[in-house]
Amino acid sequence: MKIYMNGKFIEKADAKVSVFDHGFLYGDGAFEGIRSYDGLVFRLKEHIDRLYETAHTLMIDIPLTREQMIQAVVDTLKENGLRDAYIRLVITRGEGDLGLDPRKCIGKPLIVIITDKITLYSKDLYENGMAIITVPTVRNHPEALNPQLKSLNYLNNILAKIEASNSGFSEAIMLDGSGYVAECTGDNIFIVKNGTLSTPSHGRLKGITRDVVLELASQCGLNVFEGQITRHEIYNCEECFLTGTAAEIIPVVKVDGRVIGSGKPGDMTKKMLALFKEATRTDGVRY
Ligand code: PXG
Repeated sequence: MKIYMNGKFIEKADAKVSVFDHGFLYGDGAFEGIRSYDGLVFRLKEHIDRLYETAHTLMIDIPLTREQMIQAVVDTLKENGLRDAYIRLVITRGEGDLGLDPRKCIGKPLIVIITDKITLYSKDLYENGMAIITVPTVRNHPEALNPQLKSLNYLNNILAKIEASNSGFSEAIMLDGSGYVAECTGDNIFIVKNGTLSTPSHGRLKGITRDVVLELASQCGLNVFEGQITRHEIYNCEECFLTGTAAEIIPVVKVDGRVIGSGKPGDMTKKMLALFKEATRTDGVRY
């Protein structure tokens, strides 16, 4: 496996980062998780735009244009001969000293692209749905660390994940500081009721898969609601599902012990998954 590091392809065993890198010392950086399907990088431009927006807010000046970054992703996939892949793009502020001050990072930011085979969730989860719980750790306050930033500091989500797995669950709902549903640790959340598809409008990552689902729903004539959602609405919806690059669309059939709808993956969820699969065949950058 070859890793892209600042313009060079390095063997996995030799792809090392300095202990003075601010990504290592402080989680000072940004990342993206992207997928390719049969030689098509799904919504690559949107992922790159989100990466550059995170970097802009963090005041990390990525030394490549967006077009060059797209090319670097494609080149890494070709170098590794991968047609169906998970792509992890990581940017750090680069090497500094043992202080927080970003001005001490005088070299260039570090750009790493790792491409690997995708590990899929089990078929059983897609066919029968998953049970999830709400965890005590709330999602970061937008004025502390905005959940829209896909920063390298993912401890908020990791703490929530630990709480979920301590209770025997693989995914968890995180509420925002006001008690409204924000998202899951690595996925956005949707509910369906009376022909309306609803998802939280704030306090969550603006997922690429989320955006695709919202577009598909509008095309299908479904009403779409983006706003504040409570757990009560989740417990009493007809269908619930999660979206993310890795998981795609995964049905949820139980939340905090409450059975959702019929207790089986719903028709709208199945329809969205079929339409999403269709989109992954046409929508992206071909290589
Ligand atoms: N919310 C959060 C907090 C995420 O990290 C999503 C939603 C879904 O966004 P996309 O753009 O993928 O539709 C994510 C992204 C993992 C893992 O290993 C998952 C994500 C990121 C990093 C790692 O499960 N999901």
